[in-house]
Amino acid sequence: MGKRASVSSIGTGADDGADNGADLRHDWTREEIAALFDLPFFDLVLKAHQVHRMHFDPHAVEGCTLLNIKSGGCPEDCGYCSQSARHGGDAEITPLMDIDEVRRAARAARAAGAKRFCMGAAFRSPKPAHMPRIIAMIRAVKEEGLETCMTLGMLSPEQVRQLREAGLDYYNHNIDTSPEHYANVITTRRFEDRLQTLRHVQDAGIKVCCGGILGLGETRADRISMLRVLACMQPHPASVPINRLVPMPGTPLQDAEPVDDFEFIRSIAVARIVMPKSRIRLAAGRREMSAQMQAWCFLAGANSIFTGEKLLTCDNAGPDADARLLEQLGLRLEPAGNAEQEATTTAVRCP
Ligand code: SAM
Ligand code: DTB
Ligand code: SF4
Repeated sequence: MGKRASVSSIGTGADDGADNGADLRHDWTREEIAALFDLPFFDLVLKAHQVHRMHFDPHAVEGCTLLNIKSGGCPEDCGYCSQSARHGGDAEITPLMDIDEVRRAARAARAAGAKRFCMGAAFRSPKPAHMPRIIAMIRAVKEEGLETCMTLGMLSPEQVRQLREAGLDYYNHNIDTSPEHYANVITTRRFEDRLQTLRHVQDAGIKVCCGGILGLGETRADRISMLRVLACMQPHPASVPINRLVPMPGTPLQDAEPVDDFEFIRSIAVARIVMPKSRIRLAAGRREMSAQMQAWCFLAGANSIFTGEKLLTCDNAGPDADARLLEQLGLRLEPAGNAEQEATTTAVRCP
């Protein structure tokens, strides 16, 4: 077990940016992470919740709203994704969205309580001709008072520089699964390609949002390996979305065996323990979860969600269900413009 991750007292305040004794580690071994997974369920969840309270306000949840700024027709073959042109997913194919439409969506998201606005495009990587409009989108969303995040696929150092100059706050680029399982899910790019884009992003000083998906036919060893790659990044990703596969008709993974609820909660708890200061986002798949399941995930250390009616192509839990759930649990969405402690930027180092 990770000795230095253990904590003995429960605090109640938000992190003040100090280390508070729970030093961040970037040298997690598979054995240590496996030992966390093997803890009795309640011991694991309690430990994760204690770590959570050392660094975050336990009643606050970050709300991020997604907008699909370019849907469908993607040349990549990600086995989970309805937007790949390579399998018969039924996602709509649209061109890159107009700036005014993005601005309207951002304004509505802010009015509905979002703190961050995440723009996703079904690209392998953006073309040079896309960049001016993408830059204008970042500026428009910032003018609406929201944090900005984009997920556009692979980026060159020059594209990263342009995004940075436009003021982009976060870049989402998921490793999705373990290095060992990766080629069973995606063949059109390598795990290393993902790490390279992440390095460019971090080198430029844009905060990294990087996580994965559970339910891709991976084993526990793969989940351990995926979390180890994330936890050995230096610094840890500022945001770690943990998606539960939303099985999309027509994709190779449409009939994948769903990941067990307890295993999913364990994974959230382990993510919280090994990346104590990162936002752990209970990402895709919430709509298919009961209120109780989501509550366990929050208890285990999740403190960020996607808010709004839609994810990229599929429905999200939705504002009414979320308002009810947060009220039932005594949680609240963090206001926009709330500065938070994040990891600092240095090069990504991976095992
Ligand atoms: N095309 C870009 C890329 O793949 O980097 C950005 C958009 S892509 C849809 C963003 C992330 O959404 C993927 O890396 C994956 O983790 C997640 N995702 C996509 N389809 C999903 C699904 N059906 N269920 C859960 N997560 C999914
Ligand atoms: C992330 O980790 N999850 C989001 C966001 N980053 C871009 C995407 C979830 C997509 C769910 C399936 C869909 O809507 O097509
Ligand atoms: Fe394309 Fe991203 Fe979907 Fe993969 S996950 S097919 S890169 S849109």
